[in-house]
Amino acid sequence: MGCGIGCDGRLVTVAVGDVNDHAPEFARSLYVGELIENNYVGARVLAVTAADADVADNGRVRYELRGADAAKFAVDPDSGEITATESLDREEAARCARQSAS
Ligand SMILES: [Ca+2]
Repeated sequence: MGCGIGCDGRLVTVAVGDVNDHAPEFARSLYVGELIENNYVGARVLAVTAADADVADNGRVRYELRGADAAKFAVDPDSGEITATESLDREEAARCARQSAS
């Protein structure tokens, strides 16, 4: 690479920072978990996984549950593991499934 008249050979460092321009994406479009009726509190349901293409804090994925029946379950904000926070019976679980599907 040539250096023309007036070029003094100085280097310029340009720092390019990451912006939070990627949303997390789940590894699957649908997760299905099963529980045995009258499960114990804290029973594992399933674990979800998502990834974010950003780096450092912008790429850190944290999990939370939302929705009408979210209080029946807990999710580890770092691992994505979902557990039951109460003992569910078959009839109640079926009602929850119908509500979430409508
Ligand atoms: Ca991001």
